Formats: sequence, structure tokens, C-alpha cells
Amino acid sequence: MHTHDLFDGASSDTRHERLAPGAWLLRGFALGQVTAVLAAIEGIQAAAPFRHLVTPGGFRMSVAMTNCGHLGWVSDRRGYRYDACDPLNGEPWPPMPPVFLELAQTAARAGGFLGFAPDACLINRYEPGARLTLHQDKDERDFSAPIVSVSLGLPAVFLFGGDARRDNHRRVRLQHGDVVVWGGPARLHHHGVLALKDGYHEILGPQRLNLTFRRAA
Ligand code: MD3
Ligand code: FE
Repeated sequence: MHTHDLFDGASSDTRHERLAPGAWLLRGFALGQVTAVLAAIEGIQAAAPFRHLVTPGGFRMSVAMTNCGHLGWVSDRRGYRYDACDPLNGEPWPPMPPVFLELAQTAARAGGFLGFAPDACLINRYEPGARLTLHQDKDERDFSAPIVSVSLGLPAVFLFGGDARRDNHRRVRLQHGDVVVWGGPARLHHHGVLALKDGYHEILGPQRLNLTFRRAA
């Protein structure tokens, strides 16, 4: 049993930190599932390798990505979208492993979101220097569902702001095992990740992985 199952409400665990209305940082929430999650990622990347997508503007993203679940997030010269198939091989994305679904749903519940049914999991791989510029996640159809993010490996500085790009931004250090639930009024906040610093993580080596669970369709 996962210790967090003992907590019913998001505020009963002192490690549940509210970052903003609708946004909960669950420190270490995924630590008990790391081995199983990494084993599942091995299987996913064997079928759907990490790749550097190109933005509609023609820039190669520094973050490498893959997906699992019914839908995967892709970008190319034509735009951003969710697609049922991996453009590299035309095959459906690998299925969402049960341990992923369980982790995403338990975290969503801890953040106060019942009934989260993610149909997409984007897996981001950061090597030193990789970063994600400020953006909103708005390619999903229904913004009433939260996004759940799981950080593994090297720590990163996460930036998030308000509804407007020019709003002041907060910095949060996301570490191995941390989970963040973004829903309600935080769902469309701008966010990004500063360039990953050099380092070596005892389990993952010189990289950071981030999983984002989404309800895309
Ligand atoms: C706040 N990933 O894949 S996860 C992304 O660490 C993405 O790889 C980052 O942003 C990463 O789109 C950040 C945290 C996150 C994810 C979705 C959000 C924060 C969010 C949606 C709304 C507001
Ligand atoms: Fe995002």
C-alpha cells in the first residue's frame, strides 16, 4: 500500500504544498513507484524511442519526447496536436502501463480531482542544457481535467506564472519523485523549465525525465 493512500484530503499531508489555487506539489509522492515506472519506460522507449520534435517554427526541441496511452502529443511543421499513432512508425503509441494510471489517479485524487481518466502520457527527457520555454498546455479538448506531472532524475527549476504570459513567475525546484497536480484555475497557467544543470543522478545518470498525464480527447 502506498502511504499517501492514508490521506484523504490534499491538505492533511504537510508535504502537500499548494503552489497556487488548483496546483498541488506532492513532494516524493512517486518515490515508491520509481522502479516500476522506470521499468515501464524501458518498454515504452523500446517501441517508441525518444526523439527531438520540431516546432511549427522549425526549431528542434532540446527536450526529447515520447508518449504512451491512446493519444500522444506531437509537433511538426504543421503544428501541435495529439495523434493516436507514432509518426516514426505509424503504429499506435504503446499502451499506458497500469502503474502509470494508478500513480496519476492517486495523485489527482490527493490534489482533489476525482475521476481523472488520462488518455495520454507525454514523457520528456532532459539532458544537461535542455529546457522548455514558457508555454500553456492547451491542445487538450477539456480543461476541466487536471494535468499530473511526475519528475524523475536530476532536479530542475520549474517556472510558472499566471493566466497571462507577463504575470510574475514563481520558481519551484522539482526533484526526483515529486508530483504536481495542475487543475482548476491553474490549468492554463504559463509554465516552463530552466536549462537543466550538469549533474549525475544515482539512478538515472545525467538526465531528468518528466511524465505528464493528460486528458486529451
Ligand atoms: C502547469 N512539462 O510537457 S511538468 C509539458 O517538467 C511540460 O517537463 C514540464 O510543461 C516538464 O508540457 C513541466 C509541469 C506542468 C505540466 C503541465 C501544466 C505544469 C503545468 C499545465 C498547466 C499548468
Ligand atoms: Fe506544459
